[in-house]
Amino acid sequence: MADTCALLGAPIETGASQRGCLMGPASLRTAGLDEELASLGWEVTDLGDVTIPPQAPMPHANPALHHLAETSAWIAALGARAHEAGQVADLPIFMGGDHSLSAGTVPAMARRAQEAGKPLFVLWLDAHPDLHTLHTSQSGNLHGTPVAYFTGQEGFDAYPPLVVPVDPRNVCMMGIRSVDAAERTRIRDIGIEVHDMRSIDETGVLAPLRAFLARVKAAGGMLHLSFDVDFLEPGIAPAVGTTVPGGATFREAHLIMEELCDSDLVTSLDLVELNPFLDERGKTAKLLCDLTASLFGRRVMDRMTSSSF
Ligand code: B3U
Ligand code: MN
Ligand code: MN
Repeated sequence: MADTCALLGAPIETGASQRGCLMGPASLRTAGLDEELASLGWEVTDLGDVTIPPQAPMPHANPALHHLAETSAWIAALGARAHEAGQVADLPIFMGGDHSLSAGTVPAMARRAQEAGKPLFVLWLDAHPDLHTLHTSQSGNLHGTPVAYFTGQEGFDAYPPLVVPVDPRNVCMMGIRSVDAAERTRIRDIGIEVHDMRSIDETGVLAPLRAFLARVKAAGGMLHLSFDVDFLEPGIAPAVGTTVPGGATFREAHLIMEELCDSDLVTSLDLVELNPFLDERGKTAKLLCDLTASLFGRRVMDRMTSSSF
């Protein structure tokens, strides 16, 4: 069982359509993430927040793109810091920040896995597949691009060079319910495993999750979990700029985290898209802390939660 974890703040919001994600790491700290994990027996180190210097604008053939220079600089800075975090801790936690940060953290974890002689697998919990290239994004919001980038698709000349790509067949997505046309084509072309909400309604979350975990285990892989707040039903997690109805319930989300904990396969974690400006009295930040606690070993039966105990 892994027992050291590190928190690294990635206060990036340039990939999103609205401001506020830069407060995500502070909100997770305020919600007590480090104390929670420490109480579960983990040795927790807070590595602070990554920062970048001001950037000159970077023009691009796609006029919709915004904040390209800043986001690219964040990706480069995060790639280096995330790799360091992966050296000092069994399980680094990258606190976002919008989802473009995964274009830095996932390649860093792929490098770490390669150094350990293992393949990296990615579990992507999100309403969106985030599979745009810089040329197909119509919104221009770069949080819609990390999966296309880290699986080595073309069209990312303006991002830092990708050192170790992730095999798209090692990526499993759950919770998907908002897909653009270019992304739909790409999912089919590159062979990503996608469980949309319809398939989850049909099978529940456990069957596809267990099948994926069995694949990771059989390959001797490391597993990166990328958790986008909009994976969840907006009513329980309002603090996100891209809410999509019909998300995972409180119970499905905890069950996934508990199952992942039992598998003992997760070796790194992104917590992304938390926008505290949109939260209701810290509700979403607290839920994210609780879900992370389930991933790190908290069990209902371990806690005195009822007067009947
Ligand atoms: N695919 C859309 C919507 C989106 C993607 N990721 C988020 N939203 N969070 C886009 O803007 O690329
Ligand atoms: Mn996302
Ligand atoms: Mn999303």
